[in-house]
Amino acid sequence: MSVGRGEAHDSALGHVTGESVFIDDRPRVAGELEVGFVGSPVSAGRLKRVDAAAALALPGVAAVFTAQDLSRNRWGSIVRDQPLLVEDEIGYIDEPVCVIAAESREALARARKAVVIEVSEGTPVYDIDEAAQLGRVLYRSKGLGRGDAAAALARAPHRLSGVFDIGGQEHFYLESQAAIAYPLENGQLEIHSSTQHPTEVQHVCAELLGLKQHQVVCVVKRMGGAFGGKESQAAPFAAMAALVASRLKRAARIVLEKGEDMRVTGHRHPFRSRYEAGFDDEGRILALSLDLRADGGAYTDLSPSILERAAFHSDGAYFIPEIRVSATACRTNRAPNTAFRGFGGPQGNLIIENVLSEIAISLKKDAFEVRRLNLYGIEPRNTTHYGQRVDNNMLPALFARLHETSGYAARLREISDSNARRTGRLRGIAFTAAKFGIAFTSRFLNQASALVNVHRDGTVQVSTGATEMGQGVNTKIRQVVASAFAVEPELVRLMPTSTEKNHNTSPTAASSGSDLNGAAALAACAEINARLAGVGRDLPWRERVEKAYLERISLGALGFFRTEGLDFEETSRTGRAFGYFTQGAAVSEVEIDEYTGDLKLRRVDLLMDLGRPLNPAIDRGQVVGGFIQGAGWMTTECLAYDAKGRLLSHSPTTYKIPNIQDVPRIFNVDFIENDGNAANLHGSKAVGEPPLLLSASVLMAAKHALSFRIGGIPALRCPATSEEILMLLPDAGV
Ligand code: LUZ
Ligand code: MOS
Repeated sequence: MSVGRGEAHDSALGHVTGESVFIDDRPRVAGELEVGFVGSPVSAGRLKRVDAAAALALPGVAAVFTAQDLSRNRWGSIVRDQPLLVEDEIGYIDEPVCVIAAESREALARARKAVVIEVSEGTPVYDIDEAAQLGRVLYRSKGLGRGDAAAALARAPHRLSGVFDIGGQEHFYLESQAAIAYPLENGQLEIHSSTQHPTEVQHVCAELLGLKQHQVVCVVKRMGGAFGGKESQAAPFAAMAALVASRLKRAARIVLEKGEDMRVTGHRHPFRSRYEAGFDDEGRILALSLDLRADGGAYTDLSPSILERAAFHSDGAYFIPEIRVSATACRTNRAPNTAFRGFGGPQGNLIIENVLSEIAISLKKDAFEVRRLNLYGIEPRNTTHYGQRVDNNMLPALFARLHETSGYAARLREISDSNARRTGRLRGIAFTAAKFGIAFTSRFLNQASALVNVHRDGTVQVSTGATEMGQGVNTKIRQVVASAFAVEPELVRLMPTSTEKNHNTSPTAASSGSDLNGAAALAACAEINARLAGVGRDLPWRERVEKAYLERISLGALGFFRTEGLDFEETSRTGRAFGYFTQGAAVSEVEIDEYTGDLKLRRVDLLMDLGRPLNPAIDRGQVVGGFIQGAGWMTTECLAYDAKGRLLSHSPTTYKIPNIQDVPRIFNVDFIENDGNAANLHGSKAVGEPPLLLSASVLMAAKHALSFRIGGIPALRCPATSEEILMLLPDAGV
């Protein structure tokens, strides 16, 4: 059976040979235009006038479009509050104001410089608290809670409180936002987009151009990375290409330049959170009050769902008897912040891990023991603050095994001794956990369809709503289908995602791509298998298929799946928000150079529960990649802006993502055996986002290291850049 085997990624060969096609690799068709836009020169204020006369007079410039050229200008995944093109109020600097179509990229570049944009400049707001004070709120959650946190805090023998800052993060996908729109007959459009959400691209383009949904098809072959950055934010760029294609009846291509992409699209939400924890002498949390505040940027985008997921994950892996969590997204003059691997979950998780580290430091206890004491366990300590029971709880087993295999106890002693010797190199170690809820928190999104067509030679083409972004969803679905028909995976091909084969699809997001679309494919296979039941049972697969065809039996099926049992209830704010939890634990050890503040990740041990993995090789890649991506966010990835709000860190030279030297020399990744996840496809668990949460161990290890010098709780923010660390060190080292 193919499921469970470490099959190679179905594009592995194509990626290394260069045969794999991304949007800008598509050959140009006759008459194809290059599309770009000109952005606002200021962060706030009003648009006065767009003068495109000089641009239009240049050779090779086909057209300039403004908001007036659209049937409708506002779009948004949750609230339609974002203009495709600024018409009046400016939300952020570089926000698109007009779209240009030109015969070549050179002509496009010249035209962009020739457009004159007049504005009256306003006063921007960039600070989360300032925005909150001004009542600039995009979304305020009804919050989550259990018991009476305020009263329990007042009774607690120990209390600590603080403000914790978490920075944003740039997605840094290799393929920028890109789309090509082809005009077809009768006003129809075929749009090829680098998007996680082809259905939203279809719907946004139709709506803004005054077309019906059946006039627009969106096709996605693959993305060169996405990480959440193409969940909602691919649509506006596809719409710009679609605008040109539909108005000029010529193919239109838009491909953002890297720096432009980094400036114009949103990032992971920065958070500023206030916390107050009450605990006993051992470090057991008795009560917790959390006020989560995020910078949502200028428009709503996915902020409501992201703040909800942050609130759902602010218990981390720990049972907190009395708790109150509030969550607010503030409106600032930044690009609208958006989905990013983990979707608020990593921020929620980091906040509680930070509280636990601070409790351990303040009580002078081993932070691992404090965490183990607070871990979700057996009744009654196994219910979350939203009333969902933590079933199939692998956390105690993960803790026991990783504590052992990582040699945590001995290394902690060694680190304390080493730090006491004052070598100029400060070391720290931290053990953190993750418990990531699998399901879209918007219940309606937990559905998928899959089209399975068996051909007469026994080969199979499968089309689902899932989009391939490198994560291997196509490979996993191939394995699911091959196993269902008991054939070799080579007989199965995953076809490009298209809204004409699978419609009303959900974004490939929330780590759920394989869960939902794989289950839909399995349903389609089951239907075909049922039809085949009476046909040539003992024949080899290919002959059986041919016999079925001659007997006029349908060899194609559209499978459908929806996750059952999700009953989180809006008024009581309790219930089953998630199908199950993917869990894991991590031990990170860091070393800080006390003279430079430079931080090195010396060793990492990860242990995850992925149920029975569909493909352990691909899952290992997801775990390694997710963790390292998170480690970058924890340490070196820093978004810097100038006084005008312009992003300064808009290239790989100024925005530092991890490279191969940042990967720890000792990096052990392992999975725990777990046959008990009946809640998902083949007993597997989703893997895309959960490992990113484990990177909290890196920041907490840095905090642990600094606590040796500071002699109390280091006020370490995230990211712990060298500058940040150096500022916290009381004097230059030894
Ligand atoms: N997208 C979304 C997501 O719309 N809802 C979610 O709950 C979610 N979770 C993770 C990533 N994307
Ligand atoms: Mo995502 S953050 O699952 O697009």
